[in-house]
Amino acid sequence: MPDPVLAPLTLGTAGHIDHGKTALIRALTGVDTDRLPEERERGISIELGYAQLALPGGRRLSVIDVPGHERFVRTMVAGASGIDLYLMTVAADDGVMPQTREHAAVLAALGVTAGVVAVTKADAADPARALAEAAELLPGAEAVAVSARRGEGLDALTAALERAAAGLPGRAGAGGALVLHVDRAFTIRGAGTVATGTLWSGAAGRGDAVELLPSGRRARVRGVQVHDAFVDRARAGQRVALNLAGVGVDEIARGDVVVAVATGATGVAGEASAPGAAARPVVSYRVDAALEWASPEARPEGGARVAVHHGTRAVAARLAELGGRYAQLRLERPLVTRAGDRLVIRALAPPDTLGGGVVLDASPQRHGPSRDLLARLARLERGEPEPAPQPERPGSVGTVPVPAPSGLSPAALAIEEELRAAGAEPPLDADLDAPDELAALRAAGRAVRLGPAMHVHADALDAVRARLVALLEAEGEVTLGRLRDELGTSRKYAQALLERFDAERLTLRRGDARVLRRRG
Ligand SMILES: Nc1nc2c(ncn2[C@@H]2O[C@H](COP(=O)(O)OP(=O)(O)OP(=O)(O)O)[C@@H](O)[C@H]2O)c(=O)[nH]1
Ligand SMILES: [Mg+2]
Repeated sequence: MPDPVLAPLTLGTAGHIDHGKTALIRALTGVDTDRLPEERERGISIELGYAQLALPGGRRLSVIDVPGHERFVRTMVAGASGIDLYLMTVAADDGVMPQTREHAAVLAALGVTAGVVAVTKADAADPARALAEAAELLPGAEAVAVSARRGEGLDALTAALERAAAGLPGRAGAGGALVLHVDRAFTIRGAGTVATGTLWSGAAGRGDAVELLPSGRRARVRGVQVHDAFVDRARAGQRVALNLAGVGVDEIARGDVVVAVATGATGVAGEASAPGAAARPVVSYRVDAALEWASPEARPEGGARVAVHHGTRAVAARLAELGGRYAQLRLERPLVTRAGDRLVIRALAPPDTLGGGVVLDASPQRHGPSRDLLARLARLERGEPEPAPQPERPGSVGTVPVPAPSGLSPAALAIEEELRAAGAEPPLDADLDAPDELAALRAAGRAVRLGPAMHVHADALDAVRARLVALLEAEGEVTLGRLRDELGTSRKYAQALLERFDAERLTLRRGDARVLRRRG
């Protein structure tokens, strides 16, 4: 039984650029988290920084120091996605500024409600105004005036952090299988590839077989470190470094998810897990979620193109409203989520944090609003079991996992994975030499004919369709060459895809270009 008092916890900094996050972490831990030469030259944080903070009561917190620059909010979200509590800085001589508010919105979207405000640079200005502004922005948090330069207020700050951390459950009790969202990947001479991140659930130990999602590459854990010390097993909530055998450093990056190898036959979406254990994440181009907006004005129009941040990954998506607070996010690149995971929604241009929410169905069908669906999503949100598995959809990972009722043979599932991996550049039918499997996948809605000699995965086609519609809405018309460049593909595939969309009556040929036949 993990002792909740000693559950490993991660503290994330937050706050506007130059408000003294890195200086404060250095004053508290002795570690300068600005490691890069460029960070030192420019005097700003660019990347995530890591340290360890010993609290007076003996507890140790993992610390993630984030950059405050408005251009690096994406990095901030990746850093904040695994944290248990925040340390928000507000400079005494500057007060609450745009990224103070935006970082507060990100924390709210991620459900990180515990934390402390440090009003920094108290040697440079009277902290009273910043304290008042901070109390208005984050009324639930204790605020402490500090000076990293003079070392003042640091004891009061660590005492406040200790109070904020007390009783937080952390992730240690989460159970379930290994899930780690990678925030850094690098090589160490003599050791090979190392990936770091916070363990969201499960444990990681030497010899474990793991899978990288969404790529599906396999690897083996050669060694595990927690804060630079080798351990036999790391547990949920800890910041870990995994030394991985069988994967090159160019095959893993921030945004990838390390999971335990599926014990099921297919290793794809929808694997059931033990009752009570957190389900295995699913690779999917669609997510149904319950969303909340930072303010009524922040709510985007239905059909809007937004950025969806999850774990250490961010992708563009269309927001399809399903009624009430529910929406389907149609993703242009896959996410790796499970029910209950938090999402942050940001505007693409100008970038700003709009809100966030919770994944209800990690791998839903493509659907619009309906009364049945609303009832189902409300049930999922309340954590009620699904009444019965629905035929024809891949096993959904709700609160109660449902085994994949696809009825597809392992051979058909293997062909499906091949098509999925090929994306918008599928192989020729002749090369697959699997007419029966393709027919089964067509019947199950997983594969779609592309021209006379190819099949494309339905999700890949959905993703291309979403990008094409976005392009058409932005530019009015799209030529073959434009789509080819947008997809980074060849004329052959762009041509076949456009003909498919003409046949779907989505697009209409006009001279050399295509236009949208219908909107919405
Ligand atoms: N007077 C005074 N200056 C401080 C204090 N803490 C930090 N500074 C100065 O404020 C500037 C920014 O400090 P950083 O710690 O780099 O700020 P940051 O919030 O990490 O900045 P980003 O990571 O780029 O968002 C530096 O020039 C620091 O020397 C303080 O307690 N007093
Ligand atoms: Mg910094």
